[in-house]
Amino acid sequence: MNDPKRYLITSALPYANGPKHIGHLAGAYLPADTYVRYLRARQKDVVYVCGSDEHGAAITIQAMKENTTPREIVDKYHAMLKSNMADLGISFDIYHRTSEPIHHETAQEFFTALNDKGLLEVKETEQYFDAEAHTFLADRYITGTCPVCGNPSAYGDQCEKCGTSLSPEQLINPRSTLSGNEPIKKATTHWYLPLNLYEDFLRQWILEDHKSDWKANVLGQCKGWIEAGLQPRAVTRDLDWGVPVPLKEAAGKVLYVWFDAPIGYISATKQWALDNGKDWKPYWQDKDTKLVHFIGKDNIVFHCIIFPVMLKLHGDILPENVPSNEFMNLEGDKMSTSRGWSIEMDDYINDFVKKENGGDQLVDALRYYLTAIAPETKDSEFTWKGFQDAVNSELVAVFGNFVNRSFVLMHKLCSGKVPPFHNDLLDDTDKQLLLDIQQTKTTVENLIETYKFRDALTAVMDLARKGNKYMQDKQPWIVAKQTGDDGKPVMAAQQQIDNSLHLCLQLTANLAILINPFLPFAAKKMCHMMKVVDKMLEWENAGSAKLLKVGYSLRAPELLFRKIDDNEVAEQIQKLKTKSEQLKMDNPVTENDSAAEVLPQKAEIVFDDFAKIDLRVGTITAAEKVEKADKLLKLEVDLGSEKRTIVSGIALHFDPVDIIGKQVTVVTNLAARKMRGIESNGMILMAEDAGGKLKFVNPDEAVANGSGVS
Ligand code: B3M
Ligand code: ZN
Repeated sequence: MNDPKRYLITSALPYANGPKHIGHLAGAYLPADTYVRYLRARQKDVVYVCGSDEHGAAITIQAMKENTTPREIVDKYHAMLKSNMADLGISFDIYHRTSEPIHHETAQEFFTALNDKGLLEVKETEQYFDAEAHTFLADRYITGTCPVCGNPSAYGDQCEKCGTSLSPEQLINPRSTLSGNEPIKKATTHWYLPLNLYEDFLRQWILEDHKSDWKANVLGQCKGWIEAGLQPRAVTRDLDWGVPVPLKEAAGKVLYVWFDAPIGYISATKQWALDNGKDWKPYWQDKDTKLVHFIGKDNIVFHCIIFPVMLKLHGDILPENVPSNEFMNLEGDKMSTSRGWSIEMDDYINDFVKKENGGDQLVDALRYYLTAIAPETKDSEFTWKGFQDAVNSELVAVFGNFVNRSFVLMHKLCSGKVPPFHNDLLDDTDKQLLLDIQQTKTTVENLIETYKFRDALTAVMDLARKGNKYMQDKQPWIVAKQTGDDGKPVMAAQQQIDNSLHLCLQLTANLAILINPFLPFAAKKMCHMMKVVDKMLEWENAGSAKLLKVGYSLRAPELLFRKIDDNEVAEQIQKLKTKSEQLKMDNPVTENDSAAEVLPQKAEIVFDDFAKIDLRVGTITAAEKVEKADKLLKLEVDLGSEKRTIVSGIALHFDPVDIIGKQVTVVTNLAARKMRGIESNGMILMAEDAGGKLKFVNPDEAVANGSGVS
C-alpha cells in the first residue's frame, strides 16, 4: 500500500501479570516505536495504540501465586508497565487496558455481531473439571506429563520445555493446579470460530497476496498452520475473570482471552478518539488505512490467522503487515522472568536511567543496542559485554565523538557560529559527503519502511563514521596552524576551515533527523545544542545541507552518550546470576525449570511391563528443523529393515547437521503420533544431565542397525 491516508500501528498488549523484560521491548515495542516516530516525522496521520492485556489465566494464576485478586494484579502491573514504557520513550498515543468498560462493551459487541450473523458454531463437549474447586479448568490450569518429551510439568496448552503445542487431553497423568486432583470430564457448551472455513481465504491473503512483503519467519509459520489444517477454535471459556459472554444462556462464561485481547486494539483506538475529539471508525473500517501489528513470534498465529478471520467476518480492515521478531536470548540462555534469567525493563530503569541526572541518554543506549542486535530474522543474544562495546565503541566513539568534535572545533575556530561556505572551494571530498548525506536519507527510509530497523540504524551510524573520516581528511585543527603575522589562520586557511566545519555542522543536523526515530533523546539534545526547534527533525529536511543558517550561533556541546564501565557490566552479570540462583532456591520446581530437577522414582513394574517395550538401535540418516516448532527436529532413522520418521523435541540441543550418522536407541512400538502435521513413528531415548542438557543413549560401540536393546 503506497502512501495510505492514515496509519494505525499496534504493539502486542503485554499481560499485566508481572514485569516485562527487554526481550519483550526489543520484540514488539521498540521497532514499532521507531516506525511510528519515523511516520510522525514524515507528518503522517498515525495512531499508535497499545495497552495491558488484563484477562486470561496469565492473570488469575499470578493472583493465586501472589495470594491476591486478579483486580489487584492488573492494577499493580498495569501501572508498572505503563510507566516503564513511558520511561523508555515508547510513544504510544494511548496505553489502554482491557479491563475498562469501553473494552468490555467493544468485545461484547464484536462477539454479538458475529454470533447474530450465525458465524459462530455452538458445540457441547466434554472438558476437564475440578470437582473440588467446582470449576472447569482452563488449559493453563491443567498440568501433566508431556507426551513428547516427558516433561512432568507441561501445561494443557503447551509444553514449555519442548515447545509442542498440546491439548489438555494429550497430557499424561493430568492434574488440576487448583486442587492438585485428577480432573474429571464434564459436558460444557462453547462458541467456536470455524477457522476451517477460511483456509482458502487465508491461503490467498497470506501466502499469495503477501508472499513478497511479509517476513519469511511470519510466512513460514502461517504456512505451517494452514497446511496442518485449521480447526474450529473455542472463543468462550468457563471462567469468572474476563469479558462476560453477552448471552443469557452463557452465564458464568467469558470470552477467550485471545478473542478479547486483539479487540483491545479497537477499544484503545476508540478511547484515543474520544480523548482527542477524533472519529475512530476510519482507522478500522476505511480501506485507506494501513494497519500494522508489531508482535513477538509466539503471537503470530493469533495476529495472522485468528484475528484476521475475526476482522474479516466483522467487516473491518485487515493488517497490511505483521512484522514479528524472533526471540532475544540473554548471556547464553533463553530469557525468562520466571527463572530470573532476564533484564526487566523496570530494573534497567532503576539501575541506569533513574540513577543519574540526564539518565535519558541511557534509554538511548539501550535502544541503540537492542536495535543493533534486533532479532529480526533469527534469535539474537544480549550480553552485557556486547552492550558495553556497542555503547562505547559505536555510540560514544563514532556518533557522539563526531558531533562533539564538530561543536568543539566550531567554537574554537569559527567563534561559536555556523561558518559560511565558500563555493569556489568545494572539492571532491565535500561533494562525496553531500552525496552520502542524500543517499543515507533514501537508504534509511527504504529500510524503515520494510521494517529493517537494524540495517537502517547501521546506515545512520555509517554516515556518522563518514563524518569522522571527512573530518580526519580535512583536519581543520592542522589547517588552523597556517597562521599569519597576527597569529590567526591565513585567509585561505580560514576559508577551508569554514567549509569543512560548515559541512560537519550540516551533517550533524542531518544525523539528528536520521537518528531521531531510534534515539529520540539524543536527537532532542542535538536540537538544543543547535538552538533549533523540534520542527527541524521533520524527515523531509534530511538530505539537505542548508539546515543551519550561516552566522547562527550555537550552544556549547553537551555529552550525548557516556561510556559504560567495566564495573557496571560486572555488577549486572553478578545481579543476573544472584537473581536466577535465588529463584532456583526459592522454588526448586518452577514450571519452566523441570530440567534441573531430579526425576522422582517411578512406581515399580514387573519384567513383563518392561518386555512390552521394543527398543532398537538405529542411525540418524537425515535431520531437519520442523517449521514453527523451535524445539522439534524431524529425523529419519535407519532401523536396518526399515526407515522411520521420528519427530523429537531436541532441536535446542543439537544442530541437525551434527547428528546425522549418530546411533540412537529407539522405542519402536510406541503408537504413532502426529506432531505439527508430521507423523512420528517412535521415540528416541535421551539422557538428561543436571544442567538440562540432552545426550543420546547409544551403545558404546557401533552395532548393526535394528539390533535389539534389552
Ligand atoms: N498478551 C500475549 C503475550 O503477552 C498477549 C498478547 C496479546 S496481543 C492482542 O505474549
Ligand atoms: Zn514436551
